[in-house]
Amino acid sequence: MTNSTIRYAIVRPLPATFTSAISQHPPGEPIDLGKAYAQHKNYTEILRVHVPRLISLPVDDDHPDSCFVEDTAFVCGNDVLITRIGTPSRRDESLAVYQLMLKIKAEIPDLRIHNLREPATLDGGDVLVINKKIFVGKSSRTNTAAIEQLNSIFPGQVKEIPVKSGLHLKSTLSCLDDQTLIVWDNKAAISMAEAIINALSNTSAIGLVKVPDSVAANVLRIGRCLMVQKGYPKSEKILQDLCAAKSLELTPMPMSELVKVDGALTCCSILIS
Ligand code: CIR
Repeated sequence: MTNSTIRYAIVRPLPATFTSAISQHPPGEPIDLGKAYAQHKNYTEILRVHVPRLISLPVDDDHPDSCFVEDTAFVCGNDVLITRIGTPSRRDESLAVYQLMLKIKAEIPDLRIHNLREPATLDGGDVLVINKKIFVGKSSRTNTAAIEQLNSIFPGQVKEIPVKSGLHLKSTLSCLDDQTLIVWDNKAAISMAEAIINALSNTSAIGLVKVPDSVAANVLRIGRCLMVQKGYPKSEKILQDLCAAKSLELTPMPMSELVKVDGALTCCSILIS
């Protein structure tokens, strides 16, 4: 998805309980909640500039990770898949997103909404859609049952990628456009990216751009804007040069407080074309 024709962006505000969000590696320094609010607000405002309709779900203080809305659903063309999040304590985050999708369907009648069923578990961070192919990371959050159900909903479109580094598939790689993957310069991450490139080799040629910082490999493209993580100068220089070559505008985003609990740029929104 090039994200050049995004019509809707869905976000969910940072909850007051955010300092209790799940972390794979408890942060060295505690989360600065005020800074986290400012960073998330900045992210939301940038989306507002670039997307015709920004929808902010009601804040959900019962779920400290609820701002990571990407994990609740993914979109492929006119299909929306509501996930069953891998961590049981997060699972109910999807309910509000399902209700919202029903409302959006009233505006986009072609939208088809699907739900995963038990025992499937899947986090949206494990899903990369590129050229109508759905790459699904099999991870500690996303299981075989989810991949089987996706295969019957999207026949011929799904390819499983074992996640060998990072929390999710998109923790260490992401899509700049339909021809370009950004990947962390690390053996395990590169092998995941190569599996994606090989699966697409019959239909499209995909270039691989390596960056030295894992966090910086998750970028968010909307129209001419490329959001990248601020604070990783070597990776930023590589992405800046890429933007110059593709006439894109690089937008460095300070997200340090969200990164402390494994948040990335893609994980704070759901985009609908
Ligand atoms: C979690 O562990 O579930 C959250 N603290 C982070 C989720 C990040 N989600 C994403 O990148 N899609």
